[in-house]
Amino acid sequence: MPKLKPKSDIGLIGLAVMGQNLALNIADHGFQISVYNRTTETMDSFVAENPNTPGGVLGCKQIKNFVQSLKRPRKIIILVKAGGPTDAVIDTLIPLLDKNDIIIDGGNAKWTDTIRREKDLKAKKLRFVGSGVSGGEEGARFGPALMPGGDPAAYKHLQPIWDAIAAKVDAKTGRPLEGAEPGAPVKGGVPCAAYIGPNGAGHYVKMIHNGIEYGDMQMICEAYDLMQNVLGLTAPEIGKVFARWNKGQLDSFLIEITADILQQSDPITGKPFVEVVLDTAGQKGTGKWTSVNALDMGVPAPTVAEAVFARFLSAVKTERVAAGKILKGPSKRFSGNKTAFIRAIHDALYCSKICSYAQGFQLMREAQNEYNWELNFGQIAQIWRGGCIIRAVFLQKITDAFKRKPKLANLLLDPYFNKTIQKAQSNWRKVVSTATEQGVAIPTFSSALSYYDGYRTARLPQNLLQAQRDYFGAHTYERVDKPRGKFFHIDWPEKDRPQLKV
Ligand code: NBP
Repeated sequence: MPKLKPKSDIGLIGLAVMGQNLALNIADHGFQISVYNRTTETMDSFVAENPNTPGGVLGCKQIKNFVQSLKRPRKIIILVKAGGPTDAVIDTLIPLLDKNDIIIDGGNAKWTDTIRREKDLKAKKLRFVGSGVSGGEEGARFGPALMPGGDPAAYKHLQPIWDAIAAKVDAKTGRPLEGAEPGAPVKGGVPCAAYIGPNGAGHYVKMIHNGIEYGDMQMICEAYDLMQNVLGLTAPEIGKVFARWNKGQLDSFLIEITADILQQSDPITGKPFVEVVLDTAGQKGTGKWTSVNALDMGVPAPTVAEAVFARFLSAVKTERVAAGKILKGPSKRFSGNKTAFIRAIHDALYCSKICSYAQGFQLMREAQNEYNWELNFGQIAQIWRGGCIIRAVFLQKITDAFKRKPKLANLLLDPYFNKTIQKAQSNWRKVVSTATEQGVAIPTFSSALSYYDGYRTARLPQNLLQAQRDYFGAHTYERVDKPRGKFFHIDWPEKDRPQLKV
């Protein structure tokens, strides 16, 4: 067992899945870490199971001893259940800390909570970093994507550790780098960690990441559903299609694991594994937060919202089974070329993905105005290139787009994305129309297409809508032949007006 130093470089509270893995990642990079967990036995067994890390792990049974075991300014990562438990841990720490000590919340906190906590702690002369940590268990252990926000001076103290433990990507290609063997530290490369902005900016960007992840996962499910229910392919056959797609434009972690999942058989029945999994999806709320935030800020982000609603719809299983016996759909069968349709599904998935990301970046653009942040969108896409669930080759195209034009109004307007959609849109439309004709639900593919068509339409039918509002509620309207911001109202003629029945 290596000799421990009198003081640790950093501390961590919360030794569940994320905390244990992040602590080991930190210790593997030569930093000594003190750990504390509310349930002491968890801490005891964690320390006993990991006696030989390069940096060393110091287990603490009492929170007071834990705090005293840290170098100043103390850096304490909290990785407990988001919400009340995070506040409870912060409240316990406050009287034990000294001026300028730093609390880092690595949980999936709501960004508004992070803004509140940072403000409260600042008033107490303590510093707070709200850091998104993405990549789940494996990312935390071997290289997550890290999205820190909060006090920039405080982040300077954390940065050497965050840079060391983060996933790394190649500076030129943006490709994720791997160690000499699985899990071995990566040499060189750009860390998937960068200061995002003040107060809640890091957690906000992590929330958008999760919202985008909801969209990506639902789109992949729709592609699978079309190959299964329109083309009649088996799960392993569909898995092979995804494996092929993973070598091209769609190369990404989620496509890769989908290929694996679809080719996995159930150890009990021997059937394709996906066939024994119940079709009801759970969620932890970050997709909902993203959608609610889009509604609150008035930013169109229908694709993520549809992905959240699709999970809700999946959850009413009993109702769907009953409805399926009553509500009939079309009985049309696919008679086209299967290979061409698989190619079309690929294109529909790629185009929908572009729209979903365009919406996510528009949300971040609006949020930076609302909260007075200055977000570096190209850098955010680069952080997401490695370590996290949405890591994908495609993200480099987003980094490139924002490098070309940092103030790009919408990703769709970037020449690469514009050209890609130009080339692929007839396939995308074919998939949406075929699915509609065949009665297969494709909420994200179709909402993304409507978003694309709506965004490129100079004159939408909301002229009529505004006239309706003026008619029944005197809500006024603007005129095409007068400057914006001047509002008018028509005195709708009483005699011709349909009477509301009370
Ligand atoms: P959980 O979210 O399941 O939380 C369990 C931990 O919280 C345990 O250490 C538990 O201590 C501690 N805890 C609770 Br619950 N209430 C507490 C309280 N009042 N005071 C002190 N400690 C308390 O753990 P996780 O899945 O490792 O996730 C940790 C954070 O990371 C969460 O915010 C999560 O949303 C986020 N996150 C998770 C993932 C993932 O893939 N799991 C990915 C990215 C981010 P105990 O042992 O005494 O019960």
